[in-house]
Amino acid sequence: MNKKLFLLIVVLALSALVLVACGGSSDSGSEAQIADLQSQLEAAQAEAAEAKAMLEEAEAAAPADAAAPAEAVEFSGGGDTLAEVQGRGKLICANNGTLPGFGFVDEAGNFSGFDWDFCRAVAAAVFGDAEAVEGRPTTATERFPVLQSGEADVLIRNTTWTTSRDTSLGFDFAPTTFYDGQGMMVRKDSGITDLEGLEGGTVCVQAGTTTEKNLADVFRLLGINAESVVFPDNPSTTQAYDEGRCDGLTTDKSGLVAVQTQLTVPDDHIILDATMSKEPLGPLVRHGDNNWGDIVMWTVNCTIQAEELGITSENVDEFLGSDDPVVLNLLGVEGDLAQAMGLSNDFCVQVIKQVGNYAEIYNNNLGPDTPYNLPRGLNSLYTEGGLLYSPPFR
Ligand SMILES: N[C@@H](CCC(=O)N[C@@H](CS)C(=O)NCC(=O)O)C(=O)O
Repeated sequence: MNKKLFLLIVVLALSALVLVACGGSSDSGSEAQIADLQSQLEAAQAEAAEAKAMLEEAEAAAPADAAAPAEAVEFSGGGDTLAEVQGRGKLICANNGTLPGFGFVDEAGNFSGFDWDFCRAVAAAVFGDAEAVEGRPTTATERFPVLQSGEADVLIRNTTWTTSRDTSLGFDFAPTTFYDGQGMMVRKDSGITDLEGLEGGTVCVQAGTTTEKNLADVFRLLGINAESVVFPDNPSTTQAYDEGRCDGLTTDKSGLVAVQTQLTVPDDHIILDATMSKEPLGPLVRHGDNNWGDIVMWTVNCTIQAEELGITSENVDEFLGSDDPVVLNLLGVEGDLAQAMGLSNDFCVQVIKQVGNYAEIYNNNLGPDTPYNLPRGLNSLYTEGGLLYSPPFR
């Protein structure tokens, strides 16, 4: 993009010069033509200045992780996160503090949301106590350094699983907890009904996200010329859009639904049908501590497997007396699967009892009785046309 803008400036400057030179030779005596050429030159100079300003803005807002860093990341090594967490007596979970429904911290400092419940689930798995967890709210740009530096044990913050995050940034992803895609919100009275309607307009977007890069890629592919206006966090992005400083607001569709509830008049806005990308969101841990990665992974699988088997926070105790070996293995009544991870055999019972199975977590935070009422869609079990599927607890 930078190169393109430089090229644009150079082309505009050159064409201005060419106009003066060529125009002068074709009709050397005409004052009117000279005046015309002069005004064309001024217009070209103004365009060049605008292009330069756009370049400076783009450079200032360079996304933190849009591309993989050029230099190799030094991995944190194996480490023993489980021992650290157990020694500390609580889990530290990096989260989102400003996205209602997913990760939100209220004035009293209490966290809530779908992602937050997965933080609680990991605490329940490790300690048998879903409340043994401290939230660490992070913005999009600071979330990765917070996990890399060891300030948090796990990051569960509407974060998309991508190759560069999984490899060069030095993380490992647990199974996806929310299959999402990038969307676009516009004002109803704008008359915009599709992405092409944003031609010549502006789009508010948050720095340090996959969103920022997808927007540029999709619009380039579709040949749509729209200016992206980049903000550092969710509140400033939302406020700018709400104040009418952009024609569109783009982020994950789940984020749009949550953000819409924060606008002055939510009903004045619509989310377009278009889905601009794949955004599989889920927990991540530092690469190199495989056992800790396994713990987070099987905690997520536990919630999905419980839904597959119809085991809920309400009826889990009844299932302890089941004669189905699949149920007995999951709940640790038979076998000792969890011990290989350093957990107690009933870790999944604690997760289900204290936090719930996947459907309960989803419905409590995003379901029909919440302001979001998000259809399960891809986040349904594979038996119901969705993508959720737990490997066997064997
Ligand atoms: N899933 C995308 C986007 C995540 C993201 O940060 N979304 C924004 C907009 S919904 C957000 O959560 N902002 C909250 C904040 O930074 O406070 C990613 O992983 O990059």
